[in-house]
Amino acid sequence: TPRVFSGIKPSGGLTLGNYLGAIKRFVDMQGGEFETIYCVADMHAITVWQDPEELRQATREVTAGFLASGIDPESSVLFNQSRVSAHAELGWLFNCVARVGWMNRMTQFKDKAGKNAEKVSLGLYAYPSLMAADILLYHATHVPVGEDQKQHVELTRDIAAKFNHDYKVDFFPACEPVIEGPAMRVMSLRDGTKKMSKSGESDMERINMTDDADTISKKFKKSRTDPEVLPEEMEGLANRPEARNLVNIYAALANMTGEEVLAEYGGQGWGKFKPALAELAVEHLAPISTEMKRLMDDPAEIDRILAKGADKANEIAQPILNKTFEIMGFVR
Ligand code: AQP
Repeated sequence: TPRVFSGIKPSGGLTLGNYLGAIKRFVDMQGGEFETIYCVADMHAITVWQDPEELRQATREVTAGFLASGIDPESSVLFNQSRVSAHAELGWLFNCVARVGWMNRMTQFKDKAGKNAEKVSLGLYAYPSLMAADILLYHATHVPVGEDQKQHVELTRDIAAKFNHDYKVDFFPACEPVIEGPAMRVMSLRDGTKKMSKSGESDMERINMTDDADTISKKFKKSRTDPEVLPEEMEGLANRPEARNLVNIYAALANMTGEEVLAEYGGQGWGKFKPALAELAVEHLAPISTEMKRLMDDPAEIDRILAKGADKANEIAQPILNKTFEIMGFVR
């Protein structure tokens, strides 16, 4: 069976961007033609400083977000990365396959490091190499991600190809990013050119999956827009990033295309659209956040689910790691 792999960093609470760009699609891919493997990428989270107690909390919250959204630990493998040590081991092997020049081209590193590139962790720089290990450790071929992760999945292909070439094997498969739907890039509610992010400065920039109905309504109401009415066609949104973002969010939540949303709302102003969007978001997120809170009341149960998932992940990963060691010439 072909495998899907993806993950989310517990670097804070989940946002609507993580939900629409990732989790909702993880759920859609479950139970179909693929074996689905999803990971709470705690080792990726520490590429920037995480307070230990907050990391523990966020790991459980992200897990609760997966479960509450419909990831079923019986039909998907759900675990936290640090529990399967093969990730770190293969990550190191790939550090010796990947080239510094490749890492230098990663736009996410440039964005995150900013002017401070000398002061960030070495882990932040090597992040894509660990991500390649995450995916290739399961010989996964399909990687559902938001648009921001496309370059990292492409680098994973390069690492697989170089490994196969250097060792004259056909061992690691090519993988492809699965990026689709209107929400592949959910933008900040305050700036339509900036990605909605867990770690964005202001809470008003993002919808958190645990926000209550009033907060969600308030954030959409105060979200930045322009004075114009909605156009009849998507082309009319070309130079209106904030407006386009809200239409895309609506479309993703309603399982519609942007065109369909505009067929309904074209010609209308924000006074009509924003409350409708808020209502739709609340309708979707309220049951999920209620379930997340219920799950979070029993952290021991969450930990048990993660431990069981890690056992299943290990069963797939360990033979692939062992074979990699053998190919590379390690005495075991
Ligand atoms: N705004 C977004 N729109 C669409 N997809 C998004 N994703 C994240 N933000 C958006 C997708 O969610 C998955 C998990 O992301 P991650 O946690 O591994 O890292 P990230 O992309 O760096 O997420 P954040 O929220 O921006 O976290 P911080 O602020 O800590 O860096 C990925 O598939 C991602 O594409």
